Amino acid sequence: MTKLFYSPGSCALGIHVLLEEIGAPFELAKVNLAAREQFSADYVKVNPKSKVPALMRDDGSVLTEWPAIATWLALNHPDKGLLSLEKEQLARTLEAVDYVCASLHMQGFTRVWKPEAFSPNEADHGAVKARGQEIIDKGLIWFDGELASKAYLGGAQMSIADAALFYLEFWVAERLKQPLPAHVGAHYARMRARPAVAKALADEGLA
Ligand SMILES: N[C@@H](CCC(=O)N[C@@H](CS)C(=O)NCC(=O)O)C(=O)O
Repeated sequence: MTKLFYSPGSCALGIHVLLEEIGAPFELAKVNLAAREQFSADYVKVNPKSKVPALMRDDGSVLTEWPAIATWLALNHPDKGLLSLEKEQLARTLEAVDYVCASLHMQGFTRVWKPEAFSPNEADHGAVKARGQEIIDKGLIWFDGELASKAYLGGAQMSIADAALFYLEFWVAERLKQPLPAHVGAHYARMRARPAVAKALADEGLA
């Protein structure tokens, strides 16, 4: 059976949401990042990158990297409409996913949460965190504009891009305890109201 390796409230939450939206059976395998289980010999056998999410498919092979996992899941369940293959829609979906995963997460949140990854010098950490916050704020403004006249990033239908934005919204609202811009906040509330999202949050102990 498909197995998602996750840590509660991590970026794997977005993949967990997609699995719940799809509704096919899957198992959860918790990797406690706080206890550094991502570096354990057992987990390194699953994902030598020591990161979550990782998705073990039915044939035992493991897929890593948020955009790849989300794309693979959406393509395997085309009836769920999580990834339109219409040229403009597809390009815009990937644009949003990449902005969340590669820029806001990797460049923004990593600076805020792990400034030591950007500078070994503790005296720099305040400036590194401030730069991370700037990247996050700029991203939220961009997403706010995108959502000004739409329920979801692609229009009326939720896509993998919304699941990516959701984990980021969760971090801003629940971890940083910062307000979300109006349209992004409405999107966050809309996502939380979806039964699949509520179930993923509850199953991660985050409800
Ligand atoms: N590029 C990876 C990033 C995944 C990632 O950074 N995951 C974090 C949790 S949100 C992680 O596993 N961190 C553990 C660590 O860095 O030691 C992806 O897109 O899936």
